[in-house]
Amino acid sequence: MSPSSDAQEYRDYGLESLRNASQSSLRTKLKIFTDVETPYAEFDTEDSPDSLFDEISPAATSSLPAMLHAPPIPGLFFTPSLLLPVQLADDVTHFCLDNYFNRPGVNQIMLFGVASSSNAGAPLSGLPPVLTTLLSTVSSLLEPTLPPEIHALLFPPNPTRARQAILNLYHPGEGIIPHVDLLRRFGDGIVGVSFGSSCVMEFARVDKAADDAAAPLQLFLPERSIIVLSGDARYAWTHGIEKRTADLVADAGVHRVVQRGVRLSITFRWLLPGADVVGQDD
Ligand SMILES: O=C(O)CCC(=O)C(=O)O
Repeated sequence: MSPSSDAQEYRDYGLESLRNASQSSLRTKLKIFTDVETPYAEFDTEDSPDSLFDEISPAATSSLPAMLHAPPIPGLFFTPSLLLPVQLADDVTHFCLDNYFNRPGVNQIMLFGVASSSNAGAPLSGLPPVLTTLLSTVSSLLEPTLPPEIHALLFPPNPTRARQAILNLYHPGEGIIPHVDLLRRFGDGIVGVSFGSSCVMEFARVDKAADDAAAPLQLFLPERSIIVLSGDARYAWTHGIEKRTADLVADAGVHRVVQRGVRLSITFRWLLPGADVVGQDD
């Protein structure tokens, strides 16, 4: 492919700055897309009139500020300081953009890794090496913070089930509707990683009559952060991402508007037995 047609393809994604700024890291290039050098705009909650929200970003004002720490949902594990190394995040992002998101209109890819008796204990075959490296790095990073049984659920030494990696590419203003991952297709234990941009993930009770069903809980996911959904967080709560160009975040009494850039997420889920049959409902 000629450099010019390459450039055209990236223009189609609004990622021309990613292509042109060859000296900077991909992380920086993705942020350039937002046209915001420093993605944080800061103001004090109490002193600032509502109009200030509008001046900064009308899109960010539609909901309560997000938390930096995991809301109290059983089975939800998130440590804001636990971030993937920059180099690995860049490698994964480059690989995925170049190999899977190199055609206009593509914003979701599903990959599958299959464990068999011949590769038990080895990285799941079917996933590209950069994603098996990602999985093993995420496993090592999470090990000190997760309860051992949750870590074993996500990273069993000898996996017997197939793993799906779903790759989603979001431009600013895009999101994903609140949902529970398909019950008959995926098992318990889901791990997701954010690349390129932050976003806010919203959690809402499936049971609208529950005591804590009042308002969705909002969690800020920085780029390179890792989130784990298990148990109630996987089955009794929906998760989703509002269509916004910016998010409102509460940080030690200060509210910040954080602009969204282009975000890639990679979510790993276990396929249930028989879930590889195409055309089934949940
Ligand atoms: O982008 C994300 O982090 C969430 C993706 C997700 O919920 C899904 O693909 O089902």
